[in-house]
Amino acid sequence: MRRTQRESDDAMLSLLLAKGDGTIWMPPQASTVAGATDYVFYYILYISAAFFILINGAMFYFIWKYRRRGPHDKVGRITHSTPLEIGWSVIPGLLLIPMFWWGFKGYMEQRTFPPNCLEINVVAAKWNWTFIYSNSFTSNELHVPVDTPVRLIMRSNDVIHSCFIPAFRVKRDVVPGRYADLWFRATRTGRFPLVCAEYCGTSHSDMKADVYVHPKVADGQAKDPLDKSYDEWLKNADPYGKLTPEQYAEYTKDYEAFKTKYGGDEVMKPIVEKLAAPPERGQQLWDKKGCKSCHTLDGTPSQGPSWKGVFGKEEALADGTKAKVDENYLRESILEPNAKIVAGFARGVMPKTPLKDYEIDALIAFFKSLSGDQK
Ligand code: HEC
Ligand SMILES: [Cu+2]
Repeated sequence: MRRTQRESDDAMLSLLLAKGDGTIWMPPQASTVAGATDYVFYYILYISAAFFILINGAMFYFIWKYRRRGPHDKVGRITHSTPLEIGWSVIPGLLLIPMFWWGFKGYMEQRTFPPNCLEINVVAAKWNWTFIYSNSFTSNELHVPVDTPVRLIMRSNDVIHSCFIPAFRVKRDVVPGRYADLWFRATRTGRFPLVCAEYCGTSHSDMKADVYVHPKVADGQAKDPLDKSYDEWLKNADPYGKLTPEQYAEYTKDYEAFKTKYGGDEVMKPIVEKLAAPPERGQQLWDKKGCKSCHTLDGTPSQGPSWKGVFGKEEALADGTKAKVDENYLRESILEPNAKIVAGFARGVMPKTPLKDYEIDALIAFFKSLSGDQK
């Protein structure tokens, strides 16, 4: 299910070019409210276009018709015309009523939540989306079942973001300090883009995610991840969550020995195959948890210091002291970003990201690998 940059660019492109049964104005319709939303949109669009032509056409015609024909051409006296004024008030007034009515109806529909929605928690942060599922599995991809009402309960870690799923025609601002929610019922399976629609800083335009709508199929019938039902996907989504704490400790301590021990076990084999070595897992977290928007791996400083060669070095801190970068330093820097500030970087920029202990272990293993130290 790992998504490549190429694939996610394709998803954006298909949004812009509106492939499939989308139109030049709109992406494909993939939710129950999409049809009605487009209906109002086109109504307003065509009325605006008609009036644009009518008004500008009349203007140019009158400019030409009443042009000054010579030095003795008098300027006409303009008085008012009651039928005209009533006409241009009442006709547009009548045209506005359906706009209001459909807009109001659509709004009420989108703000009235059906009972028994599937609830998914969403955390928006500079600059990524995290989706938290009922079994507390977290992912940067939004997975939902087709034909089921889904409620997103969203919060922001920092500034105002806005969750926008164009194919579903739903959008809602996510304001820090309070929950925002929206609901939708997807009507077709496939992959659709989700983007942030509120300018939230430097990498705002990278703040996008893929929405996967899963079909309703029997367990075990599917070959492709997208053919799987939502339930089956969720059950198998987090191989790490399937390890017991003891197994996890073995995995972290010595990955090769762990693989040899469980690789032949019939139950464990499919799980072991999905696990990455701890440093690799750390790199996945760097990507998934949004660290990559501020930390590079190649030595160039960005918003935050690069992670290359950090482990084991003497870090110069903003208060003039030095600290040795070891496991404890890293753990503290990750959990309490403001405890020690690296010289040359700003306090309060790095967000607190909720991470499990074993994720921090994997990140530390990754830091070590970036310093050429595997142990
Ligand atoms: C919005 C930008 C931002 C994001 C996102 C971010 N950081 Fe940072 N990070 C910083 C800045 C700025 C510093 C330097 C100031 C400080 O020490 O707090 C820093 C410092 C660090 C340090 C200390 C590095 C050193 O050279 O001593 C570690 C470790 C770290 N971050 C880990 C992480 C991890 C892990 C994540 C992802 C879960 C993350 N950061 C996400 C901005 C960010
Ligand atoms: Cu944003």
